[in-house]
Amino acid sequence: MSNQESSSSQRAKLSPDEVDVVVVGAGFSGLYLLHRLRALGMRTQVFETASGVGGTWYWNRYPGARCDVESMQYSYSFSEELQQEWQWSEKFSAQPEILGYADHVADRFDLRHDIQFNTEVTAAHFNEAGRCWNVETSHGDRVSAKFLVMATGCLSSTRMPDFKGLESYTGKTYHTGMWPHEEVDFSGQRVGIVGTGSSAIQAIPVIAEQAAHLTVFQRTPNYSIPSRNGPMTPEYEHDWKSDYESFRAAARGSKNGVLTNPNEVSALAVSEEERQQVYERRWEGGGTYFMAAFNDLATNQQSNDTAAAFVRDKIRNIVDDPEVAELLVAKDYPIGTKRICVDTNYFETFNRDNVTLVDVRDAPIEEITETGLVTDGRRFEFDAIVFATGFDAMTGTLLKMDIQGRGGLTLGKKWEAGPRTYLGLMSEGFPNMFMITGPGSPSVLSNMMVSLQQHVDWVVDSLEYLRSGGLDAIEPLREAEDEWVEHVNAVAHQTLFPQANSWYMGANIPGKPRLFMPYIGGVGTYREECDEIVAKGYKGFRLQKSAHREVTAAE
Ligand code: FAD
Ligand code: N01
Repeated sequence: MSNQESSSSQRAKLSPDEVDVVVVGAGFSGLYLLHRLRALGMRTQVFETASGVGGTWYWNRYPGARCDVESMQYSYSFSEELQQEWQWSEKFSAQPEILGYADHVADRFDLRHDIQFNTEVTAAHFNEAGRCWNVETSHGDRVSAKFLVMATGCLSSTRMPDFKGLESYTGKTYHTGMWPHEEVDFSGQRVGIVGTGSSAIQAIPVIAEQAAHLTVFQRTPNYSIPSRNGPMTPEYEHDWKSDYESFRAAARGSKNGVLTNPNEVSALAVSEEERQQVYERRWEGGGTYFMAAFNDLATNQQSNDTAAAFVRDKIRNIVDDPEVAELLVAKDYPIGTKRICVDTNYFETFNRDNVTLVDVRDAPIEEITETGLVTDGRRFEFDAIVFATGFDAMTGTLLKMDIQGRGGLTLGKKWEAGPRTYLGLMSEGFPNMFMITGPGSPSVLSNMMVSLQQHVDWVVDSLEYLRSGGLDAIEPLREAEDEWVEHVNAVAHQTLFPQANSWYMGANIPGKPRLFMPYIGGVGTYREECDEIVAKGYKGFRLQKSAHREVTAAE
């Protein structure tokens, strides 16, 4: 535990009637919220399950964890001083440095004393008479506040498949999304890892360098692009910092919140030779820029096939054993429709003598035993097993809490058939409760630093608007929400994304409704839609005055 983490929970110092806003979560969203709400003079209480700030970067400490949006872009833009003074040591920073950055922000803006750590929010009930939220925590704290903001993250509830016999295993187990704080040393050990998503793809090359032997259990192969990570050069840093505001503005208006130098040409509009050259340049450039090689890779199957074929051939070239290579090649879903991965030496790692790939697609892991696991009748023995099995994404963390809106309606009931939101910011029936990067917003399809800051700004500006107008409640109208849900769905179905069994579709959680959760209309377009709604007097929202007089955009 770092000295910046609190060793025990500090009880909320504010008495209930002193709180204007309760914020749940102290990741990058919660920290920026607190900073902005304070500036507005709003008395704010933040609750955080962890013992420190940083969210994702607090929990995901597995070997190899790093961002795949360049650090010059995966960082806050709200403070010119902050973005000028902070120095990243690599193009794509590793988890300890990103966590250090979150700690720095918490200290620099003096945020910690309004955050109660080691405290999970378990329930939040809307009190209609008092028009406030009554919030309860794992420590029995009860706080009531006019506004509630869920800054709880999209990837913050780990998913552990219910393997038979798991409790009987006597070796060490780890989940990438809840990695211990002390260093884990795999030297000399026989290690098994389950999963080949983004987390595993980062962890496997690093664990392979330590372990005596690493066995990788793969159900679905993934497309991955080399990151070409390297040290930050003074020239590169200077290029960004000398005109940071313009770059940030361009990112805000872009498709994914990242400057990818998009090529606005169809993959089918150029010759085969030119297409290969374009892919080759993007592959050599590294990272997710690859998916911006042409403008229709996400929408046109034929175009997508050309990119997928290029990456498959790269994998076949890298991996020595043709049988292993063929197992590692993704074949049954379009490239990019499961989150594209970015790696350092991932495919190369399968050329090592101490790494074995086991395909569990047709013969799933049957059970975990005292000493290892069994698949297809084969027994494997391990000193440690790493589960890189992902998250109950986008809705899992929200639905874990007992959230009750008007008339005792639970969020679980409202979202029984899938999440329903207006703009991914609010849900009808839950007045004054906001979500940062909620389902129905670009969120996980974007540079999250851009999207979460946009949401925080939107929420805080709304609170300011309410206050200045003598209003005290905001809630989406049912029709506006229905239209938005339909729009989110319609836009998704113009793309190839719904074809993959991805966590975007809820497909990794048994029983979870299958629908595409994030909004794929683009970060810039989405921002314009949000701004327009505000400009039209919060079109689609019901605003209420303290005396319960309703004000809608039509007035
Ligand atoms: P989080 O960081 O998830 O923070 C939410 C916080 O809420 C957590 O600290 C959690 O403990 C707390 N919380 C949740 N429920 C409760 C509760 N009931 N009570 C109290 N506290 C609660 N995005 C990118 O754009 N680029 C990247 O390169 C990138 N890399 C990633 C790598 C990994 C390994 C993962 C898992 C995600 C990555 N992401 C990336 C997505 C990442 O989650 C976001 O970029 C960003 O960190 C989200 O910040 P947040 O504050 O919204 O949520
Ligand atoms: O999780 P995942 P993740 N038996 O769900 C497998 C972000 N992120 O933690 O595909 C066998 O992608 C599962 O198999 P399948 C990013 O948004 C970013 O890796 O369901 N295998 C899959 O291979 C990312 O998308 C970075 O068939 C089982 C794996 O476990 C998101 O977080 C880094 C299984 C889970 O992959 C989640 O990534 C890390 C079973 N029973 C994370 N159950 C960056 O670099 C599951 N699996 C930015």
